[in-house]
This record gives sequence, structure tokens and C-alpha cells, in this order.
Amino acid sequence: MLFVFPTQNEMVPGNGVSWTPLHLMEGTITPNGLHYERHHNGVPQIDPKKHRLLIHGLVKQDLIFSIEDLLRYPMQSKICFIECGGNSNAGWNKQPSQSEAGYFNGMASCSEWTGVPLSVLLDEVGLRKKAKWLVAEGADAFAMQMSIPIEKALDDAFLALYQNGERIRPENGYPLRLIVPGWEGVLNVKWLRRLKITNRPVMARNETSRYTELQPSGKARMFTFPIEAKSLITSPSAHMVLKEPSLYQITGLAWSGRGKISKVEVSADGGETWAEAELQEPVLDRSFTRFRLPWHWNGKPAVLKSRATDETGYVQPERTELVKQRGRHGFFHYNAITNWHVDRDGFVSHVYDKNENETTDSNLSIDSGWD
Ligand SMILES: Nc1nc2c(c(=O)[nH]1)N[C@H]1C(S)=C(S)[C@@H](COP(=O)(O)O)O[C@H]1N2
Ligand SMILES: [Mo]
Repeated sequence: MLFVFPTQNEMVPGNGVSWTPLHLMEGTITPNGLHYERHHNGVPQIDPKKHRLLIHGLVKQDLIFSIEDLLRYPMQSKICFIECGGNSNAGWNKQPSQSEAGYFNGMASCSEWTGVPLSVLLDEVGLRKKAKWLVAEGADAFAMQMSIPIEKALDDAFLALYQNGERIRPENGYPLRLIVPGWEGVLNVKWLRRLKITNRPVMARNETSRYTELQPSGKARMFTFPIEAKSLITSPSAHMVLKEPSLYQITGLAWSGRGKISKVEVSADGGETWAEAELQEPVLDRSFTRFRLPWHWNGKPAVLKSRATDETGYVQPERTELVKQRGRHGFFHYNAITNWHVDRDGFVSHVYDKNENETTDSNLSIDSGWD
């Protein structure tokens, strides 16, 4: 399922995105047909019998693997989220996006991925002393290339063949994709055909001109790999209507690329007071964590917020803090707290904090909202 937006370059019709409708979902696992999709140039049709993975570069011995070969290796499974570094980037806009929660934050999904630990294959090719980075390449028309530090490759990266028990769907990288748990989406190269071991990053398009951001200091942030802790109330959320003053369940998702979520706090008065939400067990490393809290709406206007803390102690920032830290040229890595305003009629909309100074000059206006 791919929606290609007409505003995109018509020379590249395969460039587009579809979102996970987080606001319509419960639990923590994304069904395969609802996993978000981000393609830089279409979905290749790959014959698994012909597909090969080459591992070469600073290795003792180059090796080529068929899918049949890889299917014979001992496998591991891991439940983890994948989030695009461009997810929620409409949050950088001066005006709050009024899209439904999933159609602005749904470039994030969570699956059980199964495949072969990369460390096993790297052991087989034998790394040379100067091996510091690994360049992963996809077999799509874009020939996506991304550089990954060798420590992460040896730590917990793996080559996935299955997603939620079935073979990975074409849109998500069939027959083989790289999974780099907790690190930004673009590193999870789909349709993986080559791993080149190098002594430095390749400086590909998506790690230089994209997925980087100019900071107030004038220097760009680059290689900002782990996804920082984030949470989002999925219900009630934008466009929903609370029919009458009554008891409601506030629920949402939290995740962190640095480990487990340790706490989600919820406020129903715009951040004056907070209550700790219940986290659905099991709370897993680098995975969606479902939180829930009962709330009595008294019929008066209210502002709902959720704030995640992860096991490193990192606390999800307010939008003002994030903008202060990163400046006004951000496009990626938006993880600020989202505010949902409930009006007297029970209608829910997206608002920024009142105290936010949105008068700063900015040439920024994000319409398309992905990368
Ligand atoms: N070969 C290849 N790999 C790719 C991409 C791509 O366009 N080509 N898109 C990347 C981006 S930007 C993201 S966010 C994730 C999206 O994975 P999904 O489509 O399975 O959700 O895949 C990454 N891997
Ligand atoms: Mo992405």
C-alpha cells in the first residue's frame, strides 16, 4: 500500500510514503499490511532464487550468500520499532499539523523481525584490523547506501528474512533487509544486496544532505543514529470527539532507540500536573510500549500531553526546549511532546504550548512531511 503524493517529483514516481494509522490501532505490534513504507525509488521485484548478498571490502575473504544459504543459518527474533528520522517532522512547522495522529507520526511501526545475526556473517568473512564501518546497499532503483559503525553491526544488527512470522513483504525489503535496532529508519536498508566493510563512512546522499540538520551554531548534526525517547497519545487524538463528560481511557505509545521505556507521564491540564500511566507488559527494549490511564473529562477545555522517560534517564522534551536546542532549521529527528486540545464540544485538535514564541523568522514550511 503506497500513496504517492502528487506534489512529488513526477520524474520519480516511486518516491513516496504510507503511514501506520497509529490513531486507529491498539496493542504494540504493527500488522505487516499496516507497516509504514518509505521508498526512495520504488519497490523492486526480486526473484529470491537469483538474489545474492555480497560481503566484501576490509575482510579476509569475500563471500556471496544466496537466500537459500541464509535460510539455513541459526536465526534470532527481536521485537523492535523502526522509525523514519523524518517522522513527525511537521512538528517543526510554525502551525500545528491537524492531520490525524498516525498521518503525521505514523512513520513508525513495531514488528517481530527474524533473521541471521550480522556478527555471525562478519565472523565468517573475517574483519581486517582497519574495519571501522560497514556500507549497506539495497537492490532498488535508488541503490540506497548507508554507513553503519562496525561496533553496532557486531552488537545487535541482523539480516531479517521474516516479519511477524511471515516472509518480509516486498514493500518492507523482501527477500532480505538489514535491521539496526533503535537506530533511525533509513539505516534499515531494504532489499539488501551488498555489505562493504570500510575504514570510513561512504558519505552517501542520505547521510550528508539528508537526515542531517543545521544547528544554531552553523554546524550540521550528522550520524545521529539512535532514535531519542518519544511518546504520543493515540486516543483521544486529533479529529476525535468525546461525546459527553465521562470516564475515558487515555492511551498511546512510547519508544526509545536507547533501550526500554521506564516511565510515561500524562497530563490533562497542559503540563501543570502529571500522573504516571500504566505500561503494558512486557516492556521491551527498543520496542513500542503501550501506556494507558483512565481520565474523567469534566466537559471543560483540557490539554492532554504525554512525556516518556527511557532507562538511560532521558526525558522527552517539550517542543520549546527542542526548538531551543536545535534551532529553526530542523527537518528531522522531531521527538517533542504533542499536545491535544479538547474543546467544550469534546472536539480534539493539535495545539502548541501558549508560551511558545513562534514569531521567530523561519522559511520553513513542511507540506509533504517525509524523507
Ligand atoms: N533500499 C532501500 N532501503 C531503505 C529505503 C529505500 O528507499 N531503499 N528507505 C529507508 C527509509 S528512509 C526508511 S524510514 C525505512 C522504511 O522502511 P519500511 O518501508 O519497511 O517502513 O527503510 C529504509 N531502507
Ligand atoms: Mo526514512
